[in-house]
Amino acid sequence: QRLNVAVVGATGAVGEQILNLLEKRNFPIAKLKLLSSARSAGTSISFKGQNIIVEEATPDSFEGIDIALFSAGGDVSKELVPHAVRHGAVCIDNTNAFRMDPNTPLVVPEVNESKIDEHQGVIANPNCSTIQMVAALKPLRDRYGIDRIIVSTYQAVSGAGSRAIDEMKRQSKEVLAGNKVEPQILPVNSLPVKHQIAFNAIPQIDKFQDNGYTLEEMKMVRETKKIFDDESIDVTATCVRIPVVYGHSESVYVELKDDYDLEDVKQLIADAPGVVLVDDPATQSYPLATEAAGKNEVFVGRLRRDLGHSRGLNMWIVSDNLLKGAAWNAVQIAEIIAAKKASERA
Ligand code: 11C
Repeated sequence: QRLNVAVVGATGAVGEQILNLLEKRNFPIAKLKLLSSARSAGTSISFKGQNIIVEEATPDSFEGIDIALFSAGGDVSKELVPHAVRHGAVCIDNTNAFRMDPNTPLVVPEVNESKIDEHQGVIANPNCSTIQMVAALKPLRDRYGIDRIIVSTYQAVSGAGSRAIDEMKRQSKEVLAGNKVEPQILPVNSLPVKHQIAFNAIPQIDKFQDNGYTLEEMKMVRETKKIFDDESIDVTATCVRIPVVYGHSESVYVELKDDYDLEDVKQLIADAPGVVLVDDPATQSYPLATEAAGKNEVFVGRLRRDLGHSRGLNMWIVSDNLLKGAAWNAVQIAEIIAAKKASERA
């Protein structure tokens, strides 16, 4: 059972990873349509040895498409997802456009795969920093319950797109050469004030909201509650951009509802699907962005009991933001839908 698949944003950092995964995992594709903005249309992309020309995405691009994967920004999704749904496609949307829509499931397969069945044409992929955190906390929540989460992130520049990667590399060379740095992209491309990212840490990802938190921080708060289907969990986030290319790292403090056993927590993490325990102080083993880059899993370590709160637990969570944080989570959902379509037609 082969499917017609469209990738919207095919030339972007996430789109490129989606195509790699579809190819590597031999996704059952009948026809692959690559779509982008008018600016990138005409680009040729090789897929399984064939060159495919990227077309401009328009409302009529989705005729006959079974699954459409969107990662071309929220505005493109808001405009084109309804047309794709109208044409009968199931849309997996990597943007913020539909995540908090009550009719749209927000899915991390390791956490709430069953929500996929409730979709009405759109399934939202959560924000990268949320995905890796909830995947790691899921087994702990199931066993002990969670009262509150305090998270600080150390996020890679690739989260802000290919141009932010180029900017970090360019600035690094400028600083090392002793030249003046003129920031152009970060922290937020659409805002007038820019800050240096090379050799720096910027405590702003996305725009500030009226409550003093940034949108990235509020995504972590709202999405965590929605994915766990629990408005009572307290979540506080501080999101920071650091000069790393691939892989978001997170320092997470979690207060569990029930008393816990630290060895049991380690075992739960080790056994959790899609999660890898890397935690051995004796050998200085802990998750590192450099090790997580290019891998689909979420890596967890530095597990230790809080010194002040007996049900408090500290940990370090790392994952490739373009893979589990975006492309891999989306392709996982696509694989689940493809399997369901195949069994329906069997
Ligand atoms: C970043 N988390 O690292 C952002 C990128 O809502 O999917 C992903 C934005 C999103 O800048």
